Amino acid sequence: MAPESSWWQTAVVYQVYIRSFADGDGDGIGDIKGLAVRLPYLAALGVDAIWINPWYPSPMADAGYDVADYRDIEPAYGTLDEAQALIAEAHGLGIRVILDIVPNHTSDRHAWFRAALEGDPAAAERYHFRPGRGAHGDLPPNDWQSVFGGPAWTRVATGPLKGQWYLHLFAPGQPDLNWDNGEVRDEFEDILAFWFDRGVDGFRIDVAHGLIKAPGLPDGAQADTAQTMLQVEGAHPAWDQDGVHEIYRGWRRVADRYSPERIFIAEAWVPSNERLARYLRPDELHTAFQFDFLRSPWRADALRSVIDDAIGSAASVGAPPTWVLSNHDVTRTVTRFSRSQPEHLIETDWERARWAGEEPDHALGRRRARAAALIQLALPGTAYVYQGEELALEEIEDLPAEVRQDPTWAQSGFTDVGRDGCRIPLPWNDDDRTYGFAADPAAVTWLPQPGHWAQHSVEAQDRDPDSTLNLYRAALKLRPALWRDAGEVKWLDAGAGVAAFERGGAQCWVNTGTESVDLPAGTSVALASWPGVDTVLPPDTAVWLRTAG
Ligand code: TEU
Repeated sequence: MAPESSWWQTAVVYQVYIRSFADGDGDGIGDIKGLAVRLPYLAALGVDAIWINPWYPSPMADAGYDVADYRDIEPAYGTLDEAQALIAEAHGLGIRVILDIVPNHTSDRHAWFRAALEGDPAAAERYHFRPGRGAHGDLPPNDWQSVFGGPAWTRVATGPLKGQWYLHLFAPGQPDLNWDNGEVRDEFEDILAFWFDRGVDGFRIDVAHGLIKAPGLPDGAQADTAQTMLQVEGAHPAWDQDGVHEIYRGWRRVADRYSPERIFIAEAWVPSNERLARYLRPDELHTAFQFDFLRSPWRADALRSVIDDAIGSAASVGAPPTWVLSNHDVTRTVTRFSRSQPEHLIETDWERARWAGEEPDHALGRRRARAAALIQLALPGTAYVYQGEELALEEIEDLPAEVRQDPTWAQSGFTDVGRDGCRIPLPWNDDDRTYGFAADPAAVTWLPQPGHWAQHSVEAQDRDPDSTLNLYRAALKLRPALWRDAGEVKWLDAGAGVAAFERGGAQCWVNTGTESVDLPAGTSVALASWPGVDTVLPPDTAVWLRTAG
């Protein structure tokens, strides 16, 4: 059993999208060297841990989520020795390191898949190969769609398996593994141990809800495989099958062999917090992203119900709630809050089409994003901060078609622009071509940075006491004393459009309405999301108040 109040139960974890964080060798692609140079920045920001997106060798069919070798480092990012040194350096600064494990699929360049295509029957058993339907087998084996668009099956064109189809819930370069195969199970437990032995503190589990498919791979009879993962329970035979839990019990046994604690965080897009809680039972995973928070429209009542629901379901299995405002798969927070807010939970990427015709008001979005950060960091449990949120970067929505890299763009038949707009290389300074992202200022960054980002760079925000960066720094500094062990959320009666809660000797107020509201007498402002807040809370603003004394 975990000791009381382990670090991961209250941690602030910073998500490093390594490709876009910092480029130490000047090739325009982020890498371990760049991350190592910037570790002191993260330590000064005050985060407890970093989660690094996949850094393994990969043909980059899906930005590294197509892994060719789980026990090595992508050459563009560095070497295994550099990775080990980075883990040690992070630990030296008091920062834990969480890696990203991708168990639902490998790359089509993984040795197993290549062996399968070359005719090794044992290797083929580790994936889902099937004959096609129709008189000539030229129709996919079932009606499942890829999350990125198009059929979830590709037909093998040559070699011993010619004419067979293989399953890929994501890109064709990401064949799904067959988790009913014992060798697959053994291999992943071994991969976990490989990295735990190297000092890694935990894993974020990619598509944790996808590993087990319903027996026989039956038709889903649903138009959209991707959307159904968030809809009614049991809606699709590809997602959230009960058999997946046995896998995580095995993984937990691996983690529990280690000291200090090694932990897991599930990326599981499931239809309800009740289903999510099943991943968090005491002998399974430690935490799981609660994505409803990230999907909440900017409305006090919606935020409040999402928060209550998340806390309640996590508590039902003794897990800490886990708050996310954005990540590398969804429209950046600033932009999400810069347009009209729907009544329903925002469908992240699927909202892109609805937004297309509406001009974003980034100043408004930025103001709301700052307020949302103060809500997130005042709540019990753990908080994930995606790189660039602390700079209030907006989604870059007007990338030229020819630079887009996300497979969603092509697989959707060029109808969904995909996720590149939240993955733009970070601006570190305001005085060179790549804003200090690349060690060589002449480098061409792997995605172009917009012309107006100097003002949002780390250096520019450093100089401005009212910047979002300095707001995050102040919030992370205050959080341990004000909130970390402050106990349960007690809602206060604050009026329409306002959500306010108390925890211990502090309160958090947020105004999502259109009128200013008076703050309660007998309190003092500890931190406000916007300058100048004293006794009145303006619209689109949050505040932390001290009540005691
Ligand atoms: O994402 C899983 C997932 O289903 C969604 O986040 C999906 O990618 C997105 O909504 C589509 O627009 C994980 C990773 O976070 C993502 O980056 C990978 O592409 C995906 O798995 C495949 O490994």
